[in-house]
Amino acid sequence: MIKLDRRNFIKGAGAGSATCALATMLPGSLAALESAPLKGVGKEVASICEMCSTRCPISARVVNGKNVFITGNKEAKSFGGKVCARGGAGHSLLYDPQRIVNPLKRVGERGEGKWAEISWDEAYKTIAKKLNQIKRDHGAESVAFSSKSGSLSGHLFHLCKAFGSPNTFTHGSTCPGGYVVAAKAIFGTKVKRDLGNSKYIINFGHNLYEGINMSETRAMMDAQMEKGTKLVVFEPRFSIVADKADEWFAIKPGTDVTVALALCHVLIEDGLYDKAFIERYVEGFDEFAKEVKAYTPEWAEGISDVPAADIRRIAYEYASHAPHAVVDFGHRATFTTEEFEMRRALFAANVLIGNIERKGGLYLGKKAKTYNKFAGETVAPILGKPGVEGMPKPTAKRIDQVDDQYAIMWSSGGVYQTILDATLEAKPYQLKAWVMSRTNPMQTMTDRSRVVEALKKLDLVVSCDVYISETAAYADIILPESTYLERDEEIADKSGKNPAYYVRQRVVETIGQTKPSWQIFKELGEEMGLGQFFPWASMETLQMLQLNRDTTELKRIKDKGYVSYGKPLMLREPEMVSAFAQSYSNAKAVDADGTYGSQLKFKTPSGKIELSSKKVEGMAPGRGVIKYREVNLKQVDELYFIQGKVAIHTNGATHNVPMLANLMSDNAIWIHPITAGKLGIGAGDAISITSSVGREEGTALVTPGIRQDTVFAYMGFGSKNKELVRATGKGVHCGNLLPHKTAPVCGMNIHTTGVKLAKI
Ligand SMILES: Nc1nc2c(c(=O)[nH]1)N[C@H]1C(S)=C(S)[C@@H](COP(=O)(O)OP(=O)(O)OC[C@H]3O[C@@H](n4cnc5c(=O)[nH]c(N)nc54)[C@H](O)[C@@H]3O)O[C@H]1N2
Ligand SMILES: Nc1nc2c(c(=O)[nH]1)N[C@H]1C(S)=C(S)[C@@H](COP(=O)(O)OP(=O)(O)OC[C@H]3O[C@@H](n4cnc5c(=O)[nH]c(N)nc54)[C@H](O)[C@@H]3O)O[C@H]1N2
Ligand code: SF4
Ligand SMILES: [Mo]
Repeated sequence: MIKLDRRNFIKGAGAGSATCALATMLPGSLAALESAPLKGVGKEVASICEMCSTRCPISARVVNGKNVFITGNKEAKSFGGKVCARGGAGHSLLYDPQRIVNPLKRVGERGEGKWAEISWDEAYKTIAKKLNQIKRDHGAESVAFSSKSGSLSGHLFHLCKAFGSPNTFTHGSTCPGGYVVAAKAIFGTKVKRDLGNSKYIINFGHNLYEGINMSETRAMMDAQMEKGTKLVVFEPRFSIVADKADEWFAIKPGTDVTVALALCHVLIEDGLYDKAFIERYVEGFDEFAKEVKAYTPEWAEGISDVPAADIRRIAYEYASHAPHAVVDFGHRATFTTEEFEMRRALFAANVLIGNIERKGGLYLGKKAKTYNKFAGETVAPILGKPGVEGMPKPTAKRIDQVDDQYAIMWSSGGVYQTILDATLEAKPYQLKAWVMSRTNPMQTMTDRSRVVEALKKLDLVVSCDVYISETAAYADIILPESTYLERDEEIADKSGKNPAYYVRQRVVETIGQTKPSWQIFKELGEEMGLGQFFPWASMETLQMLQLNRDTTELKRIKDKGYVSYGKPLMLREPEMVSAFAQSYSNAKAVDADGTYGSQLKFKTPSGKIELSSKKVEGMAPGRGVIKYREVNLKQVDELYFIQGKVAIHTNGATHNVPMLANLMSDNAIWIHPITAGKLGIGAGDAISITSSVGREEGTALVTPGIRQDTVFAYMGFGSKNKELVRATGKGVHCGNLLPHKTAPVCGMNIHTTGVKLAKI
């Protein structure tokens, strides 16, 4: 465990005035850390990690009043009782003297880095006055509210609704939106993957050994190590997943859809698909089959560079493991403007082998309500959603509600980057203010300079964060949230094949003046005159409402931190269905074939899986049937620029966390030796990387582990904000190189573009 050298820090920060230029010198942080050894319980507290939004169940304890030891909560078996490197570094964030621990008010120009510490009361009054003024002058809809989804977004969006604006946004269109919208179009709902039981996994750039999701990462690892599962990876670069795969194909960026469609072509044309399954559960197969006729492996090879013979062979191998095989639908769905078609094609390849609700395939989440219905009794309590009556109904449309094609995305997080269009071009109307929490769009949206321009134009910018993030640096008011180790939150649903709940609980006393989101947005709401919409006094009240005042169950969930109910259920898996039916005397009757196959219904208009969809055709004419469309992600004389996660940092969030910054603070540009040779670039050379919107300087990492036409960088580095001292100016800022491009139907913000490299 790394110890922060607080002595050096204290020496360096003279007794300051209330206004100062750098967060490192904030007297509030200093006082808080000086006077407060970590106060918390020495025994294990079950809680939830927030070093990334996977939110793993953890167990944490304070050691010697100086450190917090964090490990995985053993109750949550699928997480293996482990945390990743970032999860283990929570203490380093908690105890970082560069954290913000008092509300801050901008006293210089936006982005100039001059701050004054203010009281919560002043922060609330300033924001409330301004927001209410904007509402009177321009309507509530002229204020956008955005946050990474989770407990915090719930509270921010509640405030937004009480205020009367329809404009709430999550990070959706910069992350999962593509596959979420595709899943909703096909299955009517999100679906999950059962990697751990899969015998054959086909992976299209799902970087699970670096873009970590503890339960999925462990599931895939276990399958590979213990069950001999074969893993085939399509990836433009030799990622760690590619390194651990049985086969790696360096696919051309943005062309995954061709390989996915060609796999479907072979499955259908060679009769390898599950006809009985299609007959029973699928709508729109014939239209899809007709379209797919042209998508031969030879055709796909011409576009993707994946050999036709391999596509054909892989289709056969995959089908031979059906239904316990899976085509992983990925996570970050921002590779190409044709994300919607790509993710639908990946789902289609699953549907064709009938792996739905089968081990090793795809399945629908079994939350308490569904599970209890099958059991004929209350196995798991159904979580209440504490709401309030009389919330105003916004009359204005959302800013992304200009075109019906995004209809599924409106309720799936929204098209986040439309905040820029509405601010800069009044499209479809003028935005005046942006209230954001736990989001750093300067790093994570595209076209950084456009984000800066938008932030400069707004009448009010509020950011709730734990650091002065690159984006928060442009705010008028920064609200310091307590870190996850200092706060209590609602019970959260972690159901998979059976219901499961877990809860975030405070491990240490709060440092400084920070507060949790639920309290910040409630108190701000009260100041805005919206107090009637926040009737709860504490988090405990909310938790009690969630559990219908069942104090015993609340105590059990808090003690264990993670409670799983019943046993895993997949409706078409005879062994699981039989074990389930034997456990509950009132359980639904099992079908003659030993499954619950007759109960498998989908929330689509037809109640079936819609491989082709009239609803989608209505939203986006010409898109009802999955189809290949050519994309143009770069100019001919440019290289593809792609990004990915690195195992020890999270998105645009952790680069200033001392322990993690010590491990890695720079991102080199991966470039193929032949390409480097042509450009006269050698290993370790300083290079420039230029796109249509920006220029960055970095270092060349010459490696054969990447295509010749592609360069790669780990994202999240190169902060241009001087307050994030440990991250400033180190490495290449990806967001600064990406033009602002939105994908049809799913509204994804695209992270692939063309660049040119030169030796400096
Ligand atoms: N350590 C760590 N873990 C994380 C995160 C983190 O920041 N750090 N973030 C979390 C979050 S928010 C998410 S969404 C997940 C993300 O999980 P992933 O989506 O698995 O992660 P990424 O690394 O963003 O991306 C994808 C991979 O796709 C490759 N790629 C780029 N373009 C293409 C293409 O056109 N085709 C193909 N086939 N591959 C392509 C990249 O090289 C990269 O290896 O990880 C989560 N876990
Ligand atoms: N170029 C490029 N852009 C990308 C990606 C990429 O691969 N390449 N990946 C995309 C993906 S997958 C995602 S999910 C998005 C993520 O992008 P964002 O939604 O912006 O999320 P993060 O970067 O994870 O974190 C945002 C902020 O949360 C703050 N934070 C951390 N903990 C807390 C807390 O407890 N409370 C509060 N209030 N704030 C906290 C951090 O300090 C940070 O400033 O980025 C996307 N953008
Ligand atoms: S994957 Fe790692 S950082 Fe993310 S929640 Fe889990 S332990 Fe924390
Ligand atoms: Mo993400």
